[in-house]
Amino acid sequence: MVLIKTKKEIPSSEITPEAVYLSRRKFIGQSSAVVAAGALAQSSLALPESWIEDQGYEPGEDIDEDITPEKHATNYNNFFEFGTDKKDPAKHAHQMTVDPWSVEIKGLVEKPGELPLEDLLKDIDLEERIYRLRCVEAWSMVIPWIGFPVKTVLDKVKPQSGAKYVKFTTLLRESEMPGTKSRFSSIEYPYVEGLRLDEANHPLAIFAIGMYGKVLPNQNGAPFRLVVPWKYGFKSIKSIVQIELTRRQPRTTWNLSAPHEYGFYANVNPEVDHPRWSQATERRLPQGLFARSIETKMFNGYDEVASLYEGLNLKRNF
Ligand SMILES: Nc1nc2c(c(=O)[nH]1)N[C@H]1C(S)=C(S)[C@@H](COP(=O)(O)O)O[C@H]1N2
Ligand SMILES: [Mo]
Repeated sequence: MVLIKTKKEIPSSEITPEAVYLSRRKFIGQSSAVVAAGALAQSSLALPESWIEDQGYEPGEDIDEDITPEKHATNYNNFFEFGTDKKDPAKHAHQMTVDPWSVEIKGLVEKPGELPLEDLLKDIDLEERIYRLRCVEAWSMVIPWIGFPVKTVLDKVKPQSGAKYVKFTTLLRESEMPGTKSRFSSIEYPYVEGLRLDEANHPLAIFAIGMYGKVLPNQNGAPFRLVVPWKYGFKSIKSIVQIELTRRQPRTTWNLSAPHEYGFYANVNPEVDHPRWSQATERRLPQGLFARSIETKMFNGYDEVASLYEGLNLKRNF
């Protein structure tokens, strides 16, 4: 795979971030300046602001849908560690220290250990993926992520033959996360999610470190998060500090909190309603004067994952 250097052409002070992003994408698409994967810039920062630009990335395939404006994707968030209001993460997540950052790899792997983020990212080729994000609350966005397949990390750490699931855990640091201190919280912390190993190895499952051509803002799960586009958004766990390979299906946060409402699989499925609302349609954000309601697609439109679930009753395994 080749990497293409990104380049800023227009002073960002003159235009909106959205326009910067779109013009940069256009530039990338037309560029013939192909460079080999460069060595990581020497820096004391785990992920400096300029990291993605320095590194370059393979531009994503366009999809036939409008990308959600960046300001909506970064100001309407679910990140309960910072509060339950959609505006809370953008308001409070700057308090989270994301540097230095390391990820503990444990469980049924040949190479367990505590990996500084810069080591985890060493020799990794970045790609852009423009994905629909469908929240279980029946709204959706289209987000251009920058990251790499989960499989590239799993291949590095080498799951043992007994490993059947991957468990992911979010940072828990009460002093920096006002939402985790509430005694009335509907969920327990740290936030935990999981995938079957074959789901995690599917090429559509990625770890994201950036969006809109830049490193992730804290409210979107900096510095390192999961994105699984065919599942409800709550599976796409943010700010990951631990990855564990397990034999048994891990207990996951929303499933523990309300097992009849949130299953382990959580595949987007218009035919299986949430007990309290329909999942047949979704509101595509941002919402203007008139709500734009669209039909929800099986697996969020990512039919290529269907073979993972052959023979599985998707009504029972919701
Ligand atoms: N640690 C953690 N990860 C999380 C959540 C959360 O509350 N805590 N919310 C999830 C939900 S419900 C959704 S819809 C997505 C939202 O991601 P976004 O804010 O980047 O759009 O993050 C998911 N990951
Ligand atoms: Mo969600």
